[in-house]
Amino acid sequence: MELGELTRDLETLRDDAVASVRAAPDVATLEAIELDVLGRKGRLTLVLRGIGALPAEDRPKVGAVANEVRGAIAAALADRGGALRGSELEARLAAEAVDVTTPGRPIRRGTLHPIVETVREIADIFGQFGFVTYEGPEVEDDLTNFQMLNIPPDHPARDLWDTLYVDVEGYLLRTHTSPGQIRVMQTERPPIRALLPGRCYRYEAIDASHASEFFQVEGLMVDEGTTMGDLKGLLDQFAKAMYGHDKRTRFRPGYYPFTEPSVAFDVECLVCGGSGCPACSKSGWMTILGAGMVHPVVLQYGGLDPERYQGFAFGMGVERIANLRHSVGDLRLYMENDLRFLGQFR
Ligand code: 2NL
Repeated sequence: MELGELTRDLETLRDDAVASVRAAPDVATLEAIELDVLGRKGRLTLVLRGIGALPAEDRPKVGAVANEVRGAIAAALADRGGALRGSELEARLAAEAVDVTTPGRPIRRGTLHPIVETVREIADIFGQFGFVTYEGPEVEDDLTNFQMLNIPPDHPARDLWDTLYVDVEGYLLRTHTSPGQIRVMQTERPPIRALLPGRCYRYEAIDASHASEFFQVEGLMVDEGTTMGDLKGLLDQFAKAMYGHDKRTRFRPGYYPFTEPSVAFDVECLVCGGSGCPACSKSGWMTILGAGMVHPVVLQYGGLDPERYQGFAFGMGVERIANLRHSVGDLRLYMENDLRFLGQFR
């Protein structure tokens, strides 16, 4: 091996390597070329093995050529590598781009149960008249659920409520929220304006309009000089706020043991407007609640002197109010929690 030949080999290696670097289609190919040419067992190392056979004075010259060759190849690698890495990054960014204009996946939101929604609407309206919402226990004692409401044991009035008893003597599931009102009278001083929503229980043969549990909202007002006129004006305003200010209302005589006098309160039929249709049994009216002046005996049980205080009370079935609002025909639907039903109230 002599100097000229070795120099030519190095220059051929340089030209080959630079040419293949420039032609490399991707970074992976480039890395393979780098290993093949400049690696520890690469072609440059192989050529330089020939240095040992040269005369000592020629060796530095070959060293200078080898450095130039290595530098030229490294520069070509860096140059091509920069270009390839740039376009590969660009291609990847384009391929993985997020399209910010794509519509999002909708999140299904929950809704209030139609009974809860109806209770809240009723409470909002009476809240504007100064009524404060209270709650009472669902397991009551016989005294508060019946006797204090002027319904004595073994009295025929008891037959109005088919009661579910618990297996503790003297206790039952409340048949109305009225016992909660007794508790309000016993703990608050007049003027009292109380609203009492809650679940109630009855021993019923189940059908589209009877369930063993249902919701009731009761109202109670007690003050000095409270009259039937106050009751009539309040309920008329309630019906107008709930069903529309053009709606006509009427009061009819009714009976409850705990009020005297007692009334039924009707609003003109929401379906036919009063001309008569199947929804109102051709009467033109729909009964939405019962009410009356609190019986003096009940005021006394509440710890209030009936000579000084008078009061009125009213009660409504929430499922019935919700049925009228949403044209639902069967109150059992409110308890089944079938999402196909509940999803319609959004
Ligand atoms: C109805 C009728 C009514 C009452 C509830 C009441 C409560 C007390 C004293 C007097 Cl503490 N009365 N509540 C009065 C009249 C009617 O409810 O049909 N509810 C579904």
